[in-house]
Amino acid sequence: MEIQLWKDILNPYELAVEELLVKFNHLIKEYQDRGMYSPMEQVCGRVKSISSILDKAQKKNIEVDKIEEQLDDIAGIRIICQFVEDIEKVADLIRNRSDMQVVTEKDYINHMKSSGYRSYHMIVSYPVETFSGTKTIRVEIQIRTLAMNFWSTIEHSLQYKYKQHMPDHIREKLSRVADAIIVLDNEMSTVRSEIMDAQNSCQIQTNLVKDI
Ligand code: 0O2
Repeated sequence: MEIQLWKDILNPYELAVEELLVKFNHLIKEYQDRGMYSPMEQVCGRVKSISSILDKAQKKNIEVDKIEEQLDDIAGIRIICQFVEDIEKVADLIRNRSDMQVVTEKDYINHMKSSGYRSYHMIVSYPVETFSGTKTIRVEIQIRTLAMNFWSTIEHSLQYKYKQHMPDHIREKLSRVADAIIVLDNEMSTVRSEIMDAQNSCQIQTNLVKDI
């Protein structure tokens, strides 16, 4: 496929990622402005590179002209939370939005992948206004805690390094670390209300200083 054709295909996905980053970051700011604890700690996003799209299509036996129809994560947003409890709050917040429609949800928090991967995935359909009119595309939103994100970032780079040949001892270590992450997240949850109180009062102080 020609590079210009790829650019035309990917343009709406780039717009969607840019718009959603603005929207979610603004929501975080609204929580902060109200001196409230935000269930979202950080938001980031990306459009898959052409080579990753082609690799994934090949892996899943998807023909090139069916890629848009069958690949759900060309556009991806990642929302990082402090606590496991925040994940459901963020998922609810997404379910209740009028600018996107939830298509599917995958709960890898309660159903951890065999690799040890944990995250909550939502595929949403999202309309963007483009050069040639409204185009509704699908966006994958991954919601996870800081600790889950730590694990998955490290594991992702090891997957990249070893391709399909990750040594067994590393795979086993990652699996043990994934179990430790569950314990860590649960331990953090036990002090959640204290941390939330501390962060709320800290935010109120910051807002007061800004207002002076
Ligand atoms: P990238 O580079 O992050 O975009 P699959 O067939 O399992 O590859 P599918 O059916 O599209 O993927 O959906 P799934 O399983 O919900 O996973 C989609 C994305 O979740 C992946 O995209 C990863 O971002 C993340 N993910 C899923 N499993 C793992 C895992 O074991 N480890 C890590 N680190 N991330 C995972 P991509 O395209 O694989 O990768």
